[in-house]
Amino acid sequence: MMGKSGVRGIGVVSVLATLSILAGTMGTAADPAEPVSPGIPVVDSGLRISSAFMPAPIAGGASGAAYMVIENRSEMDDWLLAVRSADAGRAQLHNHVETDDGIVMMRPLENGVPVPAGGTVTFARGGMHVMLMRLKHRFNPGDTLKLTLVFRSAGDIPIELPVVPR
Ligand SMILES: [Cu+2]
Repeated sequence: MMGKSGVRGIGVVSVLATLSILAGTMGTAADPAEPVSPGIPVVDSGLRISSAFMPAPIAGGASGAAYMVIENRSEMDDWLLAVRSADAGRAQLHNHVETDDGIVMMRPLENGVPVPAGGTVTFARGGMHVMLMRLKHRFNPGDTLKLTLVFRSAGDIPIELPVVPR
């Protein structure tokens, strides 16, 4: 089906673009300010979610961004369709895109994110992230954020992310 393959192409391109951005920033990963969090690994339907965390929003900030690594250890392609959070009025999958003018903007990933069999998808600063809007309470380091990942095949996977220092 032509339309479907077109949509898929766009999704894959955005993932590749993000991965190359990440590869570019990997060299500076030694930044001691970068929080190192074990996250909470979850194994479900061959999906492993690790290194999940949310930096504490600035004081008074009503929104935050969460990051994680999703590994598909199964032999079946999956797709992260959406996210939900009981702790936020709204949760969306976002990416950063650079305009022709060199301006970096956040864009919702309307089609979600493909998680191919055997593949790893990384949500990290400067790239894909879970945008949490209208946070329902103030989150400080040591707190926990509830997040549900909605996959096409694996279904809902609830996780709890540690809130870490900014
Ligand atoms: Cu965002």
